[in-house]
Amino acid sequence: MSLKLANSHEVIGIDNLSRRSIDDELSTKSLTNISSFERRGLVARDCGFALTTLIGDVTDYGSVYRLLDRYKPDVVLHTAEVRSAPYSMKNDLHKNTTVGNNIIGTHNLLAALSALKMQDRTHLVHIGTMGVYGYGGTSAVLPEGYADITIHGADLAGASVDDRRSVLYPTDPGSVYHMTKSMEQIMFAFYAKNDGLHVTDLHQGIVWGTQTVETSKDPELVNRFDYDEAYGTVLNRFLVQAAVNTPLTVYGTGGQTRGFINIRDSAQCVEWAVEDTSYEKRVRVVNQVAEFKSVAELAALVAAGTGATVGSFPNPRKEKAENSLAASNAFFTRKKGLAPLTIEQGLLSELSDVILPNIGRVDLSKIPPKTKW
Ligand code: USQ
Repeated sequence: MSLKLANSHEVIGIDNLSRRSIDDELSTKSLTNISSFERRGLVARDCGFALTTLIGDVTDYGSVYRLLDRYKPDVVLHTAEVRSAPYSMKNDLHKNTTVGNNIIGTHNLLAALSALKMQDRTHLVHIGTMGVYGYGGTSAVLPEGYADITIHGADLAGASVDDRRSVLYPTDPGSVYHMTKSMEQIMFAFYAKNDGLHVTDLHQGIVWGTQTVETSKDPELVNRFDYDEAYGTVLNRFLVQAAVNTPLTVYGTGGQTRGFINIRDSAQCVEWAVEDTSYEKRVRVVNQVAEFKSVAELAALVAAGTGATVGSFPNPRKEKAENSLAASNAFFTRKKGLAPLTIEQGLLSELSDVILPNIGRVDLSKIPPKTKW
C-alpha cells in the first residue's frame, strides 16, 4: 500500500518484510524490481518525503505497545496483513499463518490503543475488503457496512416483539483471508463501543495499477506488481498473459463480478478517510470501490485492447459461477467527489508503462492456477 506522503504528513512505515519471505517461499518475484526496504526509505527521504522506516511485527504485542506509546500517532493506517485469498487457502499451515497474523495483529493494535487510552487522539484506519459482504449474488445495492433489520421475536409470555436494529451487514467470506477481515469487523465494533476507539474500515475492491503520484517520483519507489497464481489479482494477471501471448486464464464461466479501484484512487481515498475524523461512535465502514466488472468483461476488454486470446480454466475456487454486484460508495463519491480512473481508460498505459518494460522478468511457470479449494 502506498501512503500519501504529501500534505506534510509525517509517516512512520513499519514492516516485518513478510511479503519478501513469501516470495522466497513461493519462488516468486514482483514483475517490477523492488529495492531493499532500507533503500526505499532512503530514496523516499531523498525525494523529500518525511518518512521514517522501521522493522517491526504487529504480532509482537510489546513492540506495538511501545511504538504507539512512543510516537502517539494521530493515525494508524493498518495494512499489516496477509492479503491473498489463494495463499490463505493453500493448506492448513497457510490458513493458520493468515489467521494468526491478521487476527492477533489487529487485536494487538486495538488492545494497545485502548490500554494507552488513545481513543481521543488516534484514528485507526484499516484496509478491509469488499469480500466481507461476499459474492452471494444479491441484486440489492450493498450499503456501507450496516443493514437495518427487524428481528421478529416473542417475549416469555409469547407476545410478539419486533426488535429493530442497525447491524453490521452479514458477512459471507469466500476464503480464510476474507474470513479474517470479517472477524476483524467484529473486533472493531467491540472496541468502538466499549472503549470509544475511532476506527474506519475501508471495504476495498480489487486494486489495479502500479504507480501513485508519490511512487512515480523515483524508479526505486515503484510498487509491487504480482501476476503469479497466489498473489496476482485477475486484471494484473490478464495483462501479463496478454503481453506474453498466452491465453487469458478465465476461471469457470467468467460470470464472477467483482469491484475494482485504481491504486491512485485508492491512495486518494485513504487520504480522505484518514483526514475525515467525523466520529460516529461505532466503526465507520466505507466502501472503497470505483466500478464493477465480471471476469468475462475484463477478459473481453483486455482482448480487445491487445489482441489476446481468451482461455478457459476449470474454476479452482469454491465461489458462485455468476453473481451480480453493486455497492454504495456515497462517502467517497458523493461526499468527497471521487472521479475515478476506469479500467478502460488506464488499461493500455499499465501495459506500456509497467508490463512491457519488465517483460523479461515474467516467469511463465507461475501463471497456471495451482491453489484449489
Ligand atoms: N480469477 C480468474 N482468473 C485468474 C485470477 C482470478 O478468473 O487468473 C477470478 C477469481 O476466480 C475471482 C476473481 O477473478 O472470481 C477475483 O480474483 P482475484 O484473485 O483477482 O481477487 P481476490 O481473490 O478476490 O482477492 C483480491 C486481493 C485481496 C482483496 C480482494 C478484494 O488479493 O487482497 O481483499 O481482491 S475483493 O475481491 O473485492 O474482496
